[in-house]
Amino acid sequence: MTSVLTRGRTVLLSTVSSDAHTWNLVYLQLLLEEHGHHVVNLGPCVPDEHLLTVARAVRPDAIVISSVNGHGHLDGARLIRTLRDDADLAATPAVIGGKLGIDGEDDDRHVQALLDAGFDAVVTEGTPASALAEFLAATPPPRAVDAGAPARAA
Ligand code: B12
Repeated sequence: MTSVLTRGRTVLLSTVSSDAHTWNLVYLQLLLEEHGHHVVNLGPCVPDEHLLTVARAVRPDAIVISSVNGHGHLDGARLIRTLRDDADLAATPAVIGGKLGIDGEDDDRHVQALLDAGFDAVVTEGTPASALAEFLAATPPPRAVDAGAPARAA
């Protein structure tokens, strides 16, 4: 049997459910693709249940959540608890970043609660973008796939 390894991770990219900002997602998608990853970008205002449905179908190597409106500390915590309660997604590496609080100051105070809720990493505003690449590089490598098998759902 011939096996190949995909070049990068398959990354599910999304905002939290309340967040309507989109350029953050465009930026993050370009950044991830530049590092060789395959990105499934769900866009803004993604309901938790929709994200779970897509994640169960795509089985991403990692989930990247963006918060810009400042509700990441609430919506993100709820989302990751739901993900961690799902048998299929409980172990999927997940990171949240951006503007986690609404006042634009002292986002560090939200970090521990988001880690406790289930995120593997929390990236606060102003952290170099390389932190995201380093997080993904530290995730388990993509599974070997049978070269003759159909492409993974995207
Ligand atoms: C454009 C914009 C909008 C547009 C969005 C249009 C669109 N299609 O995206 C509209 C008008 C819809 C909008 C609405 C609102 N906005 Co607005 N918006 C902006 C604005 C001017 C630019 C955002 C942008 O596109 N930046 C460019 C992208 C590329 O950068 P970014 O979003 O900052 O994301 C970077 C980082 O956060 C980081 N990042 C983000 N996510 C992640 C995830 C990970 C894992 C990592 C590593 C990094 C990371 O990387 C990105 C690139 O550096 C900013 C102010 C500003 N100058 O930044 C306010 C701003 C984001 N908005 C703000 C607010 C409050 C709102 C509203 C609540 C206003 C209101 N009262 O209605 C609503 C929220 C609506 C909602 N439901 O979410 C605040 C957020 C405050 C906070 N969180 O601290 C800001 C900062 C303005 C301000 N100074 O008050 N907004």
